[in-house]
Amino acid sequence: MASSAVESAAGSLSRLNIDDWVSAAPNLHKNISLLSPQQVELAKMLLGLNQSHLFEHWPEPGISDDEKLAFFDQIARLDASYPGGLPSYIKTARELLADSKAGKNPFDGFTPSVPSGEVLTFGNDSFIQYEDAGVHEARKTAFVLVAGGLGERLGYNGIKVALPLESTTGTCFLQHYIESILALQETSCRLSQGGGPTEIPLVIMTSDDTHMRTLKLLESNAYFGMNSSQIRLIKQEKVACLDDNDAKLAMDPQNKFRIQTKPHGHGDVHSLLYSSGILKEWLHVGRKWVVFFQDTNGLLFKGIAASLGVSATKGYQVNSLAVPRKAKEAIGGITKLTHQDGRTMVINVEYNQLDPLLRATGYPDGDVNSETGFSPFPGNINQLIIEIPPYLDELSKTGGAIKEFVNPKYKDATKTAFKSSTRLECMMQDYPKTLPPAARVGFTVMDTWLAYAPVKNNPEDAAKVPKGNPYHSATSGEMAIYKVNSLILRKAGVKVDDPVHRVFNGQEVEVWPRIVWQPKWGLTFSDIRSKVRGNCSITAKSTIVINGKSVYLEDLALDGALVINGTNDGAEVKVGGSVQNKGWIFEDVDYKDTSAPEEVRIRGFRIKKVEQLQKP
Ligand code: UGB
Repeated sequence: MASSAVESAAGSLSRLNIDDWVSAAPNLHKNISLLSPQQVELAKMLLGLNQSHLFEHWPEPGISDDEKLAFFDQIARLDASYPGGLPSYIKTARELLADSKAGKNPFDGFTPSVPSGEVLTFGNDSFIQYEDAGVHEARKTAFVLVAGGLGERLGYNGIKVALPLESTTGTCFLQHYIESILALQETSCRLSQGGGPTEIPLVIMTSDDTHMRTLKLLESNAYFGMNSSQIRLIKQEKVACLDDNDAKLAMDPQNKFRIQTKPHGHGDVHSLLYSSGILKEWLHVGRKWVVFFQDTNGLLFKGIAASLGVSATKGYQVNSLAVPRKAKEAIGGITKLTHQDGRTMVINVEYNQLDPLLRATGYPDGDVNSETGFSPFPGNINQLIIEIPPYLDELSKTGGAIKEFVNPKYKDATKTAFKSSTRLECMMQDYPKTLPPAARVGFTVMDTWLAYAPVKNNPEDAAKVPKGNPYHSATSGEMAIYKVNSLILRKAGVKVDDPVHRVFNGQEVEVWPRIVWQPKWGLTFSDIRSKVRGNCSITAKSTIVINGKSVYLEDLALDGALVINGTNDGAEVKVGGSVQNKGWIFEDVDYKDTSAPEEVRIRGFRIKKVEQLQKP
């Protein structure tokens, strides 16, 4: 350290009570000459916040000095990236931890009831009308993917958006999302008259855990066909982890000169869209809607056009997409909350809060299924459609701040120690909490088979879910793709055989024919129906892969594997007649077989291509 810096550090130090320094943090005190005046201020702040444990292991000056300075760099970043700095973070944490310890109900004063919303039935007239309306709106839309999560529950080491959505083609989630947006853009721009945006932008919120790998995935695949300028990455900062109810900052288990950090939650997306100026830009060019979505729902785009149509037709400022929910299923419930003072709001109540809230407000059995076999509260799938002008108005007032919560896992009933460190979090679906009661907040319910099959749970946890509840694993996520495509083709008039049952990684699943198509082949039901002609049939053992746009199935009888490649010039390709071969089969792979790649092991099978026909 330069001598003048040492002198100013010493100057700062001289304003402190030396006895306090020595008694609170003797090892820090020994190292004081290493620190700049700013770092001394940060050190004082930490001691004032009762964080002296961070210095207990600090060695004598001359040992690990670079690490000590790096520690203060990190403290400076954590302090700067949180509104109000670390003092504010720790103050809020102490308050929320005290509430959690006391078992305080965050919904005190509110009574839950079942809200009303739009319930869609796939393929009927109203669904088709909503889809048409949605396709027209699509080019005034922007998509926001929240992809900063660690995927701890899945136990996968890569980024989740790089996982194959199904192993028949190996298409990864990110590619599928981008191709779906491009298909929507192409159809919407073709149908819409007049000026306005001609590209649908995609923003991806990343975190330190996912940022570089997401960028690399995009760059090494030429942005999956999208213009690189159409995609923007915004990175959320992590927040400090906490070790106890006094909000003691947690040390990184790998590095004792670092604070352990974790993502702050998907709620950060609102402040980032606001502070980056992106929302203003969108409003300026006449965009009307933002669709928020999560990283691993392969069915996402099956219901997006219709849901956008619902938003536009009903004038919803906020439209939460939902599915029927099994009681205690680990997805939030959309709930109407009425306060004693008359305030009401329609909001997601997270799965760990719904049961206690119901029990505390006159439902002694808590979160249970009704006679329909489902919870009366629709399940939030965290796909939100928000109308931009009122959204920007609201964020101009709040800056995008979302109410935080803490969810410590206690070691025992005394609630004095945690099993592992915790942190403050915020959720994107909590945005409507600050809206006035007059805001038009609605929701759209679709069948689960159509709209929701996330990949969240590792095989062992998935195999343990209560019977009848969804696995939400890589296995069930892939099977859901085959099921949805089979049911859509059935509705379009194709005779598709019933599924067979198989067990992979301890999970019993329905295996439908492996039917997959590129989004540009068919994004809406009307589009798909127009591409199926005559009497077509597909047997249970079959696989069909449709690449290209202008492919028509005409009197096709498939019993085996068929790969169809459309032409680049858009010329019609008609495929029909009888196709019979040995097809593609599943080979079991044990989850514990470490010789197989992780993305194969977590689904419990690989596909062996025995025989197929390729057309043309
Ligand atoms: N995510 C971020 O981008 N940043 C973060 O800091 C954290 C997550 P999870 P979660 O679909 O069944 C949500 O972990 O939070 C991204 C809803 O809250 O998969 O447990 C992350 O990358 C819940 O109401 O889910 O639960 C991922 O894309 C219900 O809808 C997304 O946020 C549930 O999802 C969700 O993160 C569900």
